[in-house]
Amino acid sequence: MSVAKLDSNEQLRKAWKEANLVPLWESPTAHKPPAPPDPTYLWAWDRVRPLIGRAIDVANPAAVERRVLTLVNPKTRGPEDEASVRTLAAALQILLPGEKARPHRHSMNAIRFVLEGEGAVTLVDGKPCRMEYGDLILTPGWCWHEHEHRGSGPMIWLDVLDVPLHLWLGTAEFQPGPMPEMPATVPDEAFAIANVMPDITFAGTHSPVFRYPYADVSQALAAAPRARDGARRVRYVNPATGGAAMSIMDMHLMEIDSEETRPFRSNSNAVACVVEGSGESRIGGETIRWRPRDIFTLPQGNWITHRAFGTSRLFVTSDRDAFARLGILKDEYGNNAS
Ligand code: GTQ
Ligand code: FE2
Repeated sequence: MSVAKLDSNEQLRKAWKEANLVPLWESPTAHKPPAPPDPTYLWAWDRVRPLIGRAIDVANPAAVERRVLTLVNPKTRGPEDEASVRTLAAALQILLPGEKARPHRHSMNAIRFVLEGEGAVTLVDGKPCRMEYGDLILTPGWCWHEHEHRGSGPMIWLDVLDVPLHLWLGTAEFQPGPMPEMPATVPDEAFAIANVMPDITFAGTHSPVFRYPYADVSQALAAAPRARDGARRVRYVNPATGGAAMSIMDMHLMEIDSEETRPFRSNSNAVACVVEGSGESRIGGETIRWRPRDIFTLPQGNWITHRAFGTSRLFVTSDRDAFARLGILKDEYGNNAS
């Protein structure tokens, strides 16, 4: 095409388009005002519990890899994006006595937070982790894991995974068992005494501890001073580094009382699960009420406050450590209306 023929504006645009060149000054991303934050969504336990129970009728873990119902935010962006918030997928998993969910591993990090039943065990790289109410079990990326229920009555737990982020990054990979060889682990008991640790080298990007019993975390929380937003909060950490327990996902347990927390806004995303007590949260323009085992989202960009009816505890999984490590985390604190 000669220079003369490109003379008209229209022809120039056509040529750009054909050459896959886009003028930045007309690009929608350069001009659009930032999208308003996604609204919160709450899955009420009263509503979802009977529906999870009915998954028993249609799905058997021997046939499907896991009996899981994903908590998909109705604001989700695309078909691939079965997300609860932008980067995280929460789900509820049910396992019956005598059942096993067979071993596998994947690049995605996952956590389990026990909501109902006892007597199940998750084997993480072969290390048995008991599952009781409020316990957190880590299954970090590429760790082999299988679930087995040796107790009575159904077991239900919350899963949170960083699947949506992996899908976006193109890093989602899965490997079915059986495992060719099991990596070495250190018993959790080796970390059971505060302030001392085995004098060995810990490689890897996750905590050598896989089970954080609720009783222990609860005791630490009771002794914790108030954080900047007025709530008491403890973080589940990797004892070898003092940092987040895994890469990408960061977990906290927080205690709220009847005094409203200080308004907080972050560009990070989180999923909250009510462990004890009831209360309400203001998230963006909405006020939601919650009760034990309800699960709700804290989507990025919303001003957030919490208030308990009495005292309550929330288990929160977020992407904030991933944001912090990338140098893009932004937190803001406001003032309560008087
Ligand atoms: O239990 O291994 O909710 O691999 C999604 C994917 C649970 C699991 C989920 C999984 C698992
Ligand atoms: Fe898995």
